[in-house]
Amino acid sequence: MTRVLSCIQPTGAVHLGNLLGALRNWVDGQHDKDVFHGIVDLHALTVTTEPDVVGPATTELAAILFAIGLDPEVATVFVQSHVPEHSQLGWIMECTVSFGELSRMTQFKDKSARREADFVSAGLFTYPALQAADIVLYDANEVPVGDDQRQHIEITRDIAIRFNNRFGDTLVVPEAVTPKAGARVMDLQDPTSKMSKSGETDAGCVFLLDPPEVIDKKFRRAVTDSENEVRYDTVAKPGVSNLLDILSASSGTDRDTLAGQYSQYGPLKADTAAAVIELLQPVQARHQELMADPGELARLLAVGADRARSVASATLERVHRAIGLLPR
Ligand code: ATP
Ligand code: LTN
Repeated sequence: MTRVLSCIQPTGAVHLGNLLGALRNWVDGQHDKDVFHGIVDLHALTVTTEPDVVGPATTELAAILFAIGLDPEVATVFVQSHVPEHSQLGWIMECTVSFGELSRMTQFKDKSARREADFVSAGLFTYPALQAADIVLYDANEVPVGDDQRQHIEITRDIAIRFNNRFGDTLVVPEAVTPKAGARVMDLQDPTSKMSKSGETDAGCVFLLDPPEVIDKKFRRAVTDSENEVRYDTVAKPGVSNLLDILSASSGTDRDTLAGQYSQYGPLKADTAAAVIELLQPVQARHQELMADPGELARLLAVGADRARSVASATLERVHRAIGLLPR
């Protein structure tokens, strides 16, 4: 069966864009392929300088992943630092990639430039080697990623091919696959930018754990335009189109049908808020249950870590043997 790996960093609160654009696909696809989902806490360390930030964010993200419907019996959901083989293979991948290759990564160039006066860790630079380890450890055939991550999958392929050339056929060379197009959710205050946790203000970003009244307020204050016509047109009417997209993704009705049902913005905003609240209500309830039962959450993550480790340790063993490291 095709093995698929997707990973997400535990940085910041999960929002509606993450759910409708990415995480929902994870849930829908879990029965079709052999899926591994990593919460990559070690990656978050590239930009973390304070204690007790990454752990709670990891717990919250794990609870959200199970709450949205990832079935621990079907999908392997694990925390990267629970599988020490990631760090171990990460070093070997660092020795298989060149300084020049890492220097060409646009994400490093962007992020290090943005951090300017801030501390730029060596980890931010070598991050793609750890990402390559994440992928090849699981013999992943497919890695669904957005455009921003394609370069990292390309470099993973280059590293795997180079390793195989040096030490013999050992690593599966993965493919980047384009995920089934999820909704692209735009910021409610600035509907020409995508909804993002690092947006200008929280008012334009609906977090999965926002209480219903906050969600309602955010939608009622959503920026639209000065006309009074409900029509799907992302160029002329980005705000209204975004509401139609969100309502469509939350209710399952197509956006043109929806557009025909409204003649005013007020009811469109109210119904979109109601649909999102209804979509999130069971997720929030299940999340709360899991957060109230840390033992159960830990158990679920231990199941994932055991399954992940059984695959990862076999790969690391194969790598050590291929290189010819002295067995202990
Ligand atoms: P940041 O604010 O730091 O850029 P983010 O909120 O954009 O982060 P990421 O952690 O970069 O979120 O993304 C996690 C996943 O969610 C990715 O697969 C990404 O494509 C998807 N995603 C993020 N924002 C949106 C959005 N507004 N609409 C649809 N998908 C999104
Ligand atoms: N770099 C990715 C997160 C990530 C990842 C991975 C994605 C780390 N390891 C392995 C796919 C496969 C990001 O910043 N979104």
